[in-house]
Amino acid sequence: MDNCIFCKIAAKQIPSSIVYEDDELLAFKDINPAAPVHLLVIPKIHLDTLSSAQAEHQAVLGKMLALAPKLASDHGCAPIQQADGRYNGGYKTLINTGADGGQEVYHLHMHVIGGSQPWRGQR
Ligand code: DGP
Repeated sequence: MDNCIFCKIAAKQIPSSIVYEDDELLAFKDINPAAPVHLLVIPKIHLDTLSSAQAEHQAVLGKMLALAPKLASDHGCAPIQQADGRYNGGYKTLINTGADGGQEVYHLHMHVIGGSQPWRGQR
């Protein structure tokens, strides 16, 4: 889509720090990281928001979610269960949707945020 920054990143028309790519998805480092690990996962097809997705997009939405554990593992923030059963580490997945959802870039993207807990104390 014209004038979509994430479409331009997907098309390699503007640079980004790519950490994963396949036929349908791209993952790259957020330009303004909120934590030591802050990645964005996008579908290569343009969807404005999560609410723009239709039934035909279920598979790509599933792929986006399923990619998060691999990215977290690759970047050292997979949750690790301790002997007492509690978990250390971990990460947050987040899809901001629309103005009230805090969405700034109108190309569907999922944040994968880990390596610290900047959201502690927030919802
Ligand atoms: P959101 O509020 O969910 O729409 O977050 C958009 C995120 O996109 C924000 O954390 C900053 C990031 N971002 C915006 N422009 C660029 C860019 O040109 N390159 C990269 N790597 N990230 C960007």
